[in-house]
Amino acid sequence: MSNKKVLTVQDISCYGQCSLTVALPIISACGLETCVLPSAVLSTHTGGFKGFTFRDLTEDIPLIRKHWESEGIKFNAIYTGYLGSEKQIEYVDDLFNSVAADGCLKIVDPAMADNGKLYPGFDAAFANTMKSLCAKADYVLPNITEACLLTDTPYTAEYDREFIDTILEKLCALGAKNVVLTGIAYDCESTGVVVYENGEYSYYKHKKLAKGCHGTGDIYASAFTGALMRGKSAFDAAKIAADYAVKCIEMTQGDESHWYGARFEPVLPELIKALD
Ligand code: PXL
Repeated sequence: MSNKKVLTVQDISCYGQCSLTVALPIISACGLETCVLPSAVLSTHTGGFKGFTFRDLTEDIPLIRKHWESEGIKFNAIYTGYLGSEKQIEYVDDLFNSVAADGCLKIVDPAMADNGKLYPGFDAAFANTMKSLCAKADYVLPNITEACLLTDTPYTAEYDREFIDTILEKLCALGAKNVVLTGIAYDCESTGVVVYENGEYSYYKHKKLAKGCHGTGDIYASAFTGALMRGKSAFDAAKIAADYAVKCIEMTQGDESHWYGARFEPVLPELIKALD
């Protein structure tokens, strides 16, 4: 059994199946001790609900860090997701420098945009600051929109292998050690994930579903983190996470009342089985 500790830093959207309400159960189900640092508390996520509450916890982050430091608490992986401000990015950088155990894997999901658009509340300055966090990452997990923002590349929904290669090189030039690019489609029928590790390109092609679900990026990054920390190679972790995310979307499709997230819970046993 693993005795590794994973810290995940992101908001907690109380309702809506994303960020911490996804990361904590998924990484725990992978058999890893999962510690959380909520960066904000929202009544719901921001992707379709109106009038949500937002309690900013930015100034709690350094206090929590200092307490952990005084207790000698350290983590074997730090996985960051949705962060609400440039200040939070700076504080996460402080966490990287203080509570990372030797060999700690830093996994950064620059959750800030999708389908060519920044999420509500984010701007170009935030995207620019996110580059500095990606520069410290062992694994950065952007979708194509986020990858374009991080590399100052105009967004396009149509691209070829050459375009992707340039993006990968630019992300590594920022400082990111390895890149997992999600939702990369080279044809109309399928999509897939690109794993760029130690300068080597590999691609896992998987089923493209007619309609994605909100929060799938968080499901993907959480399953990837869990599988990687359970000793899978980056490619295998990327594949396990992709298969799991596809099953979560399939589990949700057709239920119009469940528009806000993906039902990841019923397929957790399949994720656990894939880790054997
Ligand atoms: O899934 C990313 C995410 C996380 N947290 C909040 C969000 C979103 C995406 O919209 O609104 C609060």
